[in-house]
Amino acid sequence: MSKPTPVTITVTGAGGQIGYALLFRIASGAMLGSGTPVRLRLLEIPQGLKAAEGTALELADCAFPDLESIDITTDAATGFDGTNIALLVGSRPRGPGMERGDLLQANGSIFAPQGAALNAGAADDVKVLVVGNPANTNALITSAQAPDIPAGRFTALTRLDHNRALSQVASTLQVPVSSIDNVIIWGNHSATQVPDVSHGVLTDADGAQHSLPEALAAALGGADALEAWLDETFIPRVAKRGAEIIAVRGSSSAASAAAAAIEHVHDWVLGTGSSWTSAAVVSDGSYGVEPGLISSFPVRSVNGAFETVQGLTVSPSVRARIDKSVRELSEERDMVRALGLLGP
Ligand code: NAX
Repeated sequence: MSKPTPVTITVTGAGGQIGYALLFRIASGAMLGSGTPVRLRLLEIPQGLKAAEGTALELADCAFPDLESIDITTDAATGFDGTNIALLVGSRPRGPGMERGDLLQANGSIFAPQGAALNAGAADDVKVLVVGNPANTNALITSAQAPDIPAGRFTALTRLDHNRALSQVASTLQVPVSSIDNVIIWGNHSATQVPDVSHGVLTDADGAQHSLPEALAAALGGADALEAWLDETFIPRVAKRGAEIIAVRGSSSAASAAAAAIEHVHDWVLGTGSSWTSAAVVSDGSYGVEPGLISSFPVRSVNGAFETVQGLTVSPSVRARIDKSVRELSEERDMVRALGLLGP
């Protein structure tokens, strides 16, 4: 039997903490399944090069059977040449006194040239996941600079938020995480994100399915208690979990972000089956989200493409939260457009 075709995977920010948690799992086969040969390209800036080189030495020492090659570069054209999957992790963190506009501009100067390099050299089937914050708008900039690549190939990570929501619900109900399906993250990967359990499903130990809101209301003491828990505990806890991790761990989420990135690409390439997950994808206008914005939706992946789950009823309180988060996305879009980052 002939060997499967190798997949070229570019990881930017490979010398950083998410890169360190991500690369070993890609190389081990966790992302694309064992038996698929991977060729890793690590794209860094000069300051991050030594760390990326050290990581590459350790990757070699793992002797992963599916890892065909590792190349390290500081040149975006080389990094993205022929790439099939691009994980854009490297970005500019918010420094002291930096306004949102400064942050968007600093990241624009990273993501705009990377978009142009993807446009020029990536494989025809390239899939792009932006992890570096502000992830949704960085993905928008990258896509705008890559007009020859379909907009649907540019996504941003909200799977970590999705997993955080699953985990919070499961611990509240004291059930396994695997028994919860169909939670949703809507909107921006920011404090305005909208974790939504209203379409969630709980599968009990006997295989019977229950409405998640009903199960939560029963556990919490009724419908009013559920509303209070959603507003005061669940939504803020999920939306601000990144800050909680920083406060406790002393640095930002890394392994959990890497695990979420692995799952995002795994499901995008290999399919979600009948269940759904959350990903920030380009809006086609579904659920009143302005077309063209990259916003988180409930999605399925079918034949290698994300499809937004259609026809869900959105409650007035969730609607108001989505509108607020999408407003933030359109403000960010307007700022980067004014900076000339979305092209002419
Ligand atoms: P680190 O500071 O540890 O690593 C970032 C790496 O990127 C550094 O090695 C740096 O040299 C490199 N880099 C900077 N500019 C680059 C460029 N132009 N090309 C290539 N590499 C470049 O950060 P880390 O903790 O790994 O986080 C990376 C990004 O993920 C941050 O923007 C962070 O905010 C974001 N996150 C996103 C999450 C999400 O769910 N979407 C969650 C986790 C994380 O907060």
